[in-house]
Amino acid sequence: RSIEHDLRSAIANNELGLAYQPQAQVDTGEVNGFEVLLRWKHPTRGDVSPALFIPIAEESGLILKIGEWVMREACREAASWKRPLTVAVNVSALQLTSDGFVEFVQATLEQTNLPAKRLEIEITETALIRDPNRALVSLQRLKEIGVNIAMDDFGTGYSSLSNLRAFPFDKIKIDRSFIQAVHANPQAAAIVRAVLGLGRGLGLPVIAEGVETSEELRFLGLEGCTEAQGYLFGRPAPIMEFMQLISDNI
Ligand code: G
Ligand code: G
Ligand code: NA
Ligand code: MN
Repeated sequence: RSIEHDLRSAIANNELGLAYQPQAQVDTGEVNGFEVLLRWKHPTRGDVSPALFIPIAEESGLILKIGEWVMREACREAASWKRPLTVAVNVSALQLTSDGFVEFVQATLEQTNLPAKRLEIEITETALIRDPNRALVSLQRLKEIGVNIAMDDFGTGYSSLSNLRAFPFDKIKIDRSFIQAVHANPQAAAIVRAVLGLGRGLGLPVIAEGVETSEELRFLGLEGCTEAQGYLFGRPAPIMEFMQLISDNI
């Protein structure tokens, strides 16, 4: 049995789940929202990494059904929170450029009663390369309905700067490879400073991914980075583990 074969029945068999990872304010540590990360508990293989099955889901087209499930679950979950925190959903190339994607997002927001401004979609550069014209139209229309658009894994793609100019991004997510030991690594530090400068110049907020230590966080704060995500604030986990954060009595 192939992964692809098993993935076909994963939704129906209730094997997919969502993990939530906090995105926090650098200066106060206050949580602004969560990124949603897909998890697959296979009956015999155990936990299968999304790094393994997402590419298979993309090649087979299964990502369309799975992505719809993720979007619906995430919006329904976020709409139930007492506090108006944001929810960030990863969207793949095939989804972004598929027929009816924007209509689907709009309908999901209406059905779940989630205000569009509380939804953020995370797009990597790879998602733009596949069909840049269609990707642009989709992103423009999502922006029009009020959804925020973040450029994921910034700095690891082929033409990050051109893409930043050509597509209507609202936020830059610095890839975690640049954040690791940034305070002790002059090259990484120079790159992170430059990306923060870019964000300031373009008027785009920048979030640092993969923040694991207080030294990294301190560096980011001193350099003017306002938002961060990483194990320091919390590992991706079932939303129940963040019960205090999502209720209003904090
Ligand atoms: O959670 P983890 O760090 O193992 O995720 C590995 C990769 O899978 C990351 O690149 C992440 O963006 C991607 N990923 C996780 N959840 C989703 C999802 O719901 N949709 C898509 N398209 N990618 C996801
Ligand atoms: O590609 P994307 O940025 O969506 O990937 C998110 C991935 O990064 C997830 O697999 C998540 O588990 C992982 N991740 C989140 N925070 C940290 C961290 O602080 N350190 C490391 N090493 N990985 C992290
Ligand atoms: Na992401
Ligand atoms: Mn990322």
